[in-house]
Amino acid sequence: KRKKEEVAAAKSRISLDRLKNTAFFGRPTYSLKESIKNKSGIIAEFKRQSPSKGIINNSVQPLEVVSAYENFGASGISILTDHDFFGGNLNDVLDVRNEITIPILRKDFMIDEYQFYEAKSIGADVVLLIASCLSPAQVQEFTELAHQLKLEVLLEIHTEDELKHFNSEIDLVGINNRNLKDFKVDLQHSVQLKNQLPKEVLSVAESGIYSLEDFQFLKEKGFDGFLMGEYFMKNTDPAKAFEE
Ligand code: IGP
Repeated sequence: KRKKEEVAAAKSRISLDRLKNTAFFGRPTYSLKESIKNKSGIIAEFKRQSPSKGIINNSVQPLEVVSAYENFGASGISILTDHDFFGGNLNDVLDVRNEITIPILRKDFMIDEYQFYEAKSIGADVVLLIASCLSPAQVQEFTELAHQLKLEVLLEIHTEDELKHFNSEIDLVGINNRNLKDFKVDLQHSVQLKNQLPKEVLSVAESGIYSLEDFQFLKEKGFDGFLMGEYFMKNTDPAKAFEE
């Protein structure tokens, strides 16, 4: 609901035509699929706050954090652009785009075509589609639009039922270890769900990866990517955590 109002407000502020004329709109994007295969597989997230944890880190700037993530070998960066729940904004992506050369995932609740043009115009390379917010048909339509814009798609699922949102055009499937309703984290549940996906699909384990053991466990179970936020962000120096 609130997201709809936010998107409507953005639309009236900046027209689609203006988005299409921004400097970043026509840029060639980086591939997260390739970067996951060639580097650590870690997608390191910039996140100031969250509904489940409150303020995580409010004293660091996106640029210093994501540059450090890149230096320590991250395959990609995830940046929350949702304002109401996560305290992010579009400038967090804009400000860092030209300073790093790894793909950026625009992390938000995507519910409207306009947001895909917006993602391209701020310099994102990948967008998140959350199955629980969309119908399978919407996932398909948004995937086509994203691909027209040369953006890759990460589909996020959490339940067996949401496997029906998958289609073969999707670039990467993220399995959220965290239940967004009660915020409980269950790595075993994700492994079990991953085993029901086609073998050739690149899979990303998301959330609640709080230790090297968690990471290694998921890697052994065959996950290709690892989306990690809090573990890095709760450090005053998020990059230090990465180094370990
Ligand atoms: C990162 P964590 O537990 O490492 O901070 O989680 C990321 O997976 C999480 O922020 C996330 C998320 C989302 C946030 C996963 N899916 C959907 C907002 C919306």
